Amino acid sequence: MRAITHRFLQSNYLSQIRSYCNCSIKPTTIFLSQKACLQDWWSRKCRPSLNMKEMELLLGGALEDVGGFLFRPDLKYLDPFVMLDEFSVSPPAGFPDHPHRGFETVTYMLQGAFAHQDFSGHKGIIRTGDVQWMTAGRGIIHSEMPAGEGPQWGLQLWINLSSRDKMIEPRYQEVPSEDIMRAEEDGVEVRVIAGEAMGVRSPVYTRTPTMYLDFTLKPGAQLHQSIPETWNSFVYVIDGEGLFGSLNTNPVSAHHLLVLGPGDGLTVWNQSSRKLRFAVIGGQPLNEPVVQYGPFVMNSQAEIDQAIEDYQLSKNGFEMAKYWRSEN
Ligand SMILES: [Mn+2]
Repeated sequence: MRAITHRFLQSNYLSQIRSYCNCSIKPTTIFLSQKACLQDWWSRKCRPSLNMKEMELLLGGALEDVGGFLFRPDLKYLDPFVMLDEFSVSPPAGFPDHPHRGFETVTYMLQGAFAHQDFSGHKGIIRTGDVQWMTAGRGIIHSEMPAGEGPQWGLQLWINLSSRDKMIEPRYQEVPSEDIMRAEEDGVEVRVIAGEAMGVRSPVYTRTPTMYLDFTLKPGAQLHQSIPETWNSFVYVIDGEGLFGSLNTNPVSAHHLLVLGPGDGLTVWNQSSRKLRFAVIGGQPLNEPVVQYGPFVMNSQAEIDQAIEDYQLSKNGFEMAKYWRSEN
């Protein structure tokens, strides 16, 4: 049975870091890569006015400062996951034109809408409950902007690709909310974004074998979900509070990320008086070296240098970079 090995209080982390940042860009990102990182790669200009010891106390673990990013070196086993971002973005903020190479981004809208467009003419709006599974492969340049008044809320997961898949052609799998496979039994409801649960299976093709399940448990409900033994996995609590892994633990509430230890599955209890919603995300580790530079995730520094050069010189998959700008 899997138990919690690490927990992050993302909401505390965010509000506390924000209060030390003289900056409107919010550091919302929990990096999960081989060198798990707790600093937004856009926010170098607004580093908190805390020293390292104070940051370690705040974040509950030893940190390494690598080129302006703060890493939790004890989180090395979340392979194949690179990042999970719970975003809540209001116009005019957003994610204007930027590149990706070497991995996949999975955007799941929890509330609201986001508009996306890319340099090959692909565009659309994803709304509450919709999923966009984007395989960046050798290269995509796109914009992702809120498409509504006020905060537009969702999760974006970055899943690494193996060395043989890093340079494949980009691809999108888009699943509107009504097409997401779901099941309901004994007070437990699941939306199967990837993988299989409660007898239903998602049609999404995952190059890196991955499960992504969105569970809602009514008060009093209990769940056991099997997870392949060799996979790394974690839980992200979206709403309410629950007991994860054991009845003898403290309840865990929204915005916490729980890293799960080894075992064949996870048991969860909702002993609260309101509903509990959380995502269970697991994947088969790639066991390859990871070198990340912002939106490029490759196997070596030489491949990162090549990605930067290809992007700057508009080649090897970034040909359209020279001509394309998003319509804003
Ligand atoms: Mn992006």
